[in-house]
This record gives sequence, C-alpha cells and structure tokens, in this order.
Amino acid sequence: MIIKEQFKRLVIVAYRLPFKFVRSKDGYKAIQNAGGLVSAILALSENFKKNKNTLINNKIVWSGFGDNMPDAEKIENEHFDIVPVKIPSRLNDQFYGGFSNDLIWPLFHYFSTYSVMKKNYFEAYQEANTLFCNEIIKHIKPGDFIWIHDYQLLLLPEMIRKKIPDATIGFFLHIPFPSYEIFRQLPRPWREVIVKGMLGADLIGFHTHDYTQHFIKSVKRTTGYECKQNIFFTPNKVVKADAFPIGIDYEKFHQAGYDKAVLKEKDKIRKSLGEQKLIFSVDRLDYTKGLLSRLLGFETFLEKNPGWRSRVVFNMVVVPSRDSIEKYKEMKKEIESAVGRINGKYSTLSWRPIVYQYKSLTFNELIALYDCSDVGLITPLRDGMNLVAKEFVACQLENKGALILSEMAGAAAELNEALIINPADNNEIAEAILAALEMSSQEKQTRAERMQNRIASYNVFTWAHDFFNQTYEIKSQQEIMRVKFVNPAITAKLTAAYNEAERRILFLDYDGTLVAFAKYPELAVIDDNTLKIVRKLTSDPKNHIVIISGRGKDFLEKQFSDVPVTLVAEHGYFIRKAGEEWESTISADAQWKETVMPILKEYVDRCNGTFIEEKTGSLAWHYRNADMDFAQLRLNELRDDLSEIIRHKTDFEILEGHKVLEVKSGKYDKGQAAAVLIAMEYYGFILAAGDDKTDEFLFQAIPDFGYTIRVGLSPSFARYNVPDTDSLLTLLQTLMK
Ligand code: GDG
Repeated sequence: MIIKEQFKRLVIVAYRLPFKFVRSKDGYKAIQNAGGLVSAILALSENFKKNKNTLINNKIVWSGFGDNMPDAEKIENEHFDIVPVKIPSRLNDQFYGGFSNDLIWPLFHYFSTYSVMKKNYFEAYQEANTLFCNEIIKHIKPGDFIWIHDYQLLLLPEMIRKKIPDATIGFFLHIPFPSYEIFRQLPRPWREVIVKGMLGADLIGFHTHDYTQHFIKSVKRTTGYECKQNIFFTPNKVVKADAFPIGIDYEKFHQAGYDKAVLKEKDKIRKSLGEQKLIFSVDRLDYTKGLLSRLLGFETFLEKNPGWRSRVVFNMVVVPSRDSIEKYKEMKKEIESAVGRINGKYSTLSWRPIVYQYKSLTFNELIALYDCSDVGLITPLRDGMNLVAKEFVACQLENKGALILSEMAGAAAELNEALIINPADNNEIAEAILAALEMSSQEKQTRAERMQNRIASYNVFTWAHDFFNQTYEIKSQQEIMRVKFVNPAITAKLTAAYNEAERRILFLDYDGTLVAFAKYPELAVIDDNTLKIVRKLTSDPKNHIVIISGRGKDFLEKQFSDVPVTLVAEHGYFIRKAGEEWESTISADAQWKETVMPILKEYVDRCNGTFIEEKTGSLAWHYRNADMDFAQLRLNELRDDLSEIIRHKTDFEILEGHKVLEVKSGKYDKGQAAAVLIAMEYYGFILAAGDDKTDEFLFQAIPDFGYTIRVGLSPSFARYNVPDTDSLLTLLQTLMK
C-alpha cells in the first residue's frame, strides 16, 4: 500500500503518552506503557524506519497528557517528539476519571447503569479538550496529518477545525460506538456537542461496520445531516465514517516465537505443565472483559467434565488497571473470591485448576504463553476490538491452540474460525472449552492458519495506511466541492455580472433558502431582516425578483403582501406577477386526490409525526418530525403504493423534496415556470437559488451564462453552493452594494 504524498508528518493525539518518565540516577528513564494503541503506533514507527519511508521521514509528534513529565525544553526520543498537555490534577480527575472513565467508558460498553451523568464532568471534559486544542495548534505545520484517538478526545476534532479550517484531521475510536438507544441516554445537548465534535474530523474510523452504522444513526438523529454511503453532508464539508479494524504487527508477534529467550521461556512453561493442557487468558482489570463470566464458564466445564479435572490448568493473568477506583476494587475482590472458591472446590494435593496472577507479563513471557496454550479463552462482555485475540492467533507456531472468542468483541467480525461464544452463557463457554480441548490437530491447524492469513495481511500497517489513504480520498472529494463554494473571487465575479446587466432576474426559493425550516410549514414565516433584503432587491428597477416555491399561493401572498415580487406557488402551478392576479399554468381537475388522500392518511397513521398539507394542485406528506429511519421505510412503501396506481392513472405524479413526498396534478415543475418567465424578456443576469431536490428542475432551466446556487452541501446541478440561508442573504446584500 502507498501512503499518498500529501502528508508530511504524523501528529498523534491521544490521552496517553507512550512513555512514563521516571526519575533515575542518570536523569530520566522512559518506560513504555502497555496498551493497544501505543503498541500499534510504535510498531508503525519502527516499520517507517525499517523501510526508510521518505514520505513520513520526520519524527512522529505525540501529544498527550503530560503527568510525570520532566520539566525540559524539548522532550523527544528516537521515535517521537513529545508534546505534553498540562491538565491540572483536579480537572483531570473530572475529565479523565470522571467523564471519560466513569461515564463514556461504561456507557459505550453498554454498562449504562455504571454511567455517572454529572454536569461538572461534562464541563471538565470540554475544558480539558480545549487545553489539548490550545497546546496542539501551537505545533501544527502545513502538511501535517493530525490523527486523534479515542473516547477521551471526542470534542477535539471540531475544536482544532475551528482554529485551523484546512487541517487534515482523522479520528479513530478504539472502543465500541453504541447503538443509538444507548447513546441517547446522554443529555440532549451533550449528544449534539459530541457528534459535532467528532464531525470536525475529515475521516472518522471505527473497528467494525456495526459501530459505524450506530454512529451514522446517532448523527442523523442528533443533527439531521444527510448521509449517503457513509458520507455526511455537514454544512461546510463532507465527512466520511468507515470501519478500519485495527490490526497487530503480525510479523513481530509471529517471529518472536522463534526468539531464543522465548524458546527458553516456552521450555520452562512446558516443563511445569507436564502432561496438562493449558488454557490461557490475559486482560486488563476491567468489568468489560468478562473475567467473572470466564471463571464461571470454566467452573461449569469442570463440573460437567470430571474426566478433565487434573488434566487441564487455566492460567488467568489480570493486568493491574484503574484499581484505585471503587468499581474496579470491588470487581477484583469478586474475581479473587471466585478463583478461591473454584480452586477450593476442585484442587487436589497435586493440582490447582486456576493459576491466577494479578500482574503484567514481560513480552517474552506473553509470547511463550500464547504459543504454549491449547486454548485461548477471551470472553469480553463488550470490547472495541481485542488485540489479545489477534496476538494469540499470530503466536501459534507449534501448538496451534484453539481460540474461544466472545461474539461481543470487535475481533469476532474478522476471526470467524474461532469458537465464537456468548460470554453471558456459562454452558456455552463450558461446551466451547471442551470442543477446543478435544479438537483434532488438523482442524486446529486449519482454523489457525486461516485466521493467521487474514491478520497477517490486514495488519497494523495496512490498517494505518488504509486510514491515511481514505483520509486522502475524502480530502480530495472536499477539494472538488470546495471549488463550488462561493468564495470572495466568485462573489466578485457575480457582483461584476450583476452590475453590468441592464435587466436581471433572480429566482429565490422560500423554505430552506430564504427562511430556515420550522417544525410545521405554517411556522416558517419570513423575518423582518430577510423581508428588508428582498424589498431592497425589488427597489432596483433593473431587477425582477421571483419567489419560487412549492408553497400554496395564500401563504406566499401573506408573506410578501406589499412587496413587488413575482410569486410562483405550488412548484409552478400558479404564477402572480407584482400587482396582477394569480394565473394557473395548467388546467387539472385534481380528481386523483380522492384516490390518493386515503392512502396518505393511512401513512400518517402508520408513521407517527407525519402530516398532510393540502394545496390546490397537490397533496404533500411531510415526514420532517418523524423518526428518520422509520419514515424512510414508510416512504419506500408509500412510493411503491403510489407507483402502482400511477401505472393505471396518469393525471398525477410524485415529486420528492426535503423530507416531503408530494403528489401533484400533471407534469409541471419550477423549471418550466422559470423558463416561461425567462422567455418574456431579455435578462443579462440570471440567478437562481434553492436548497431542495425540487430546485434541481429550476437549476437545469437556467441558461449557461446564469448563476445557480444550492444552499447547503449536496450534490447538485447548481454551479455553486453556500453553506446556509445566512450566507445566501449576505451574498444578496453584497450584490446590492
Ligand atoms: C483498547 C480497546 C482495542 C496486556 N497485558 C499485557 C500486555 N498487554 C497488551 C496486549 C495487547 C494490549 O495490551 C491490550 O489490548 P486490547 O485490545 O486487548 O485491550 P485494551 O487495552 O482495552 O484496548 C480494545 C484496543 O484499544 C485497540 O484499539 O482492541 O477493544 O478497549 O496488545 O498484548 N503486554 C505485555 N504484558 C502484559 O501483561 N507485554
């Protein structure tokens, strides 16, 4: 895989710094932290060096919380330039211990009852993310690729974006993104700040397709932004969300098994095991890891399979983590008491079923244990990915042990050849242990090799490169769209053309273009300021201003009662020139309404929050206030039902707009109405602005020399975009200066 030329330097931002700095006799000693991300980035940086990668040949910048940092001018080591972020310890308690670990961590792992929703936690979280932002922006250079990691920094992408609008920002979440039903337990304003915070990135990565889908749903429900094939259309840029299952440095783990020191370690383990089979697990102390269910599963196994007693030993290593927190302390006690109980029940003079260790292992010990194990027993109740599962597979050299893996781990999506279990079911764990111990060598080998092939290919480097490349792709897409955004140069061009023309016609759509959407159509009335701008436009005798809308004529008339504009109502069914009477452009009897109305009513009943708007020539089914996904389902059904009738009757047709399906008499649209008005005299300047699918007809009717502007960021026939109604109003004012 190629890393595209564009990125010159990698800037990692993660809560944890990859090193602890401990004072020693000769200054400071850097000690590498244990943990998934650190291992991944270190592996990556070593690989850059090995391959003399000239694109990313600078040191990697790593910014993180700088506790225990020596007070030195510049802190670096052979891999990293370190940018510490100073967070006062009380703030850190509330931000990291509080919001991150007492709220987001349990909630996103579906332990919602453990989540402590405190307002001051959220405030601390915002404050700490701001401290990160302020420090980082001091170090960013053009060409940097800023890669922000994990749940402690969900707000950081948007914060950096505000300060450096052009920055390239990737965000990766290492833990699950939960279903919307869980996410919505957060207070409403927090939800919005969190998803908008993440959307500040160009690319947002998750471990699995499911997490990505959960995120997409949460964004849609929280912000209403459109999303097509994983791409969000936010007001000022497109953002992509996708699955990037993190990998491991496969070769490092696989080859380590041949290392002399590891071979020695393996010898030691085998000698102490004798004829016994080994079941192994290693995790940080955490309630998400399913440590207790694992013990209960093993207990059930011993109970049901007396023949295996004294022939198998379960080595359960728990790595100390967060054990100053009450929940973790309690859990540790529970685990230790379960180990004591099971060992008490089944031990003999010469055999202890569980060897429990509360400590970290050295890398060599870990590799040796992985390979000597007959069974890897990994049973998290929820886990973003679980690297231990992949490492276990990579380390199977001789023994080809069997992997038992929880279906709740992200890794289960890739490691299909593992024995996949539900960790809440003791019996299933017990049966899987038996199946794994009795599995033939041939089958174990086949399964292990298949998994090895996969993780050897999509390893940590492929993962990172994939992420870089996808960011590059989305940046290029943004670039193409940016060209369309009205900028000062385009404004100048428009103004010049406006000033030159003797006669001008400006078509302005109403909802979403001049006036923002409201909960119900009748609430979207024009405000004084907008009316003033429209009035000023009409005061220039060179201007012909047309308000062109899908709205009924009475509503439009009321909004523009004393403004000399041409009104086009109901998508062109009616036209009224200033000071004249309404004229209908078609003659239709709208008989079809009798057939269609009952169908629409049925859909109002079947989809809560939807309503019908009746106009002379049309009936509109609005779904803006309904659950979007559910409405989408009903919309598809409604479209099918109506198409079935249209096959037999031809006096009406379907028109789809922004969160509305409209059924109208015959084939007319805004484009036809505009064409009629344009043909009436010679206009040297033509402008059309709209925000909706129905305005696409209008854009297509405008001659090539005209200017078409789509409000909002959506694929369009329009030549230009502006992000929102305010920007359009500003542009109109600029034209008149
Ligand atoms: C988070 C997500 C996601 C563990 N004990 C020892 C040791 N380790 C190393 C393992 C592995 C890493 O720590 C643990 O990674 P996990 O993925 O299992 O879990 P988390 O720390 O919770 O990581 C997780 C990960 O981020 C990456 O995105 O997979 O879902 O929760 O590399 O080898 N290493 C040594 N001794 C130990 O005792 N040497």
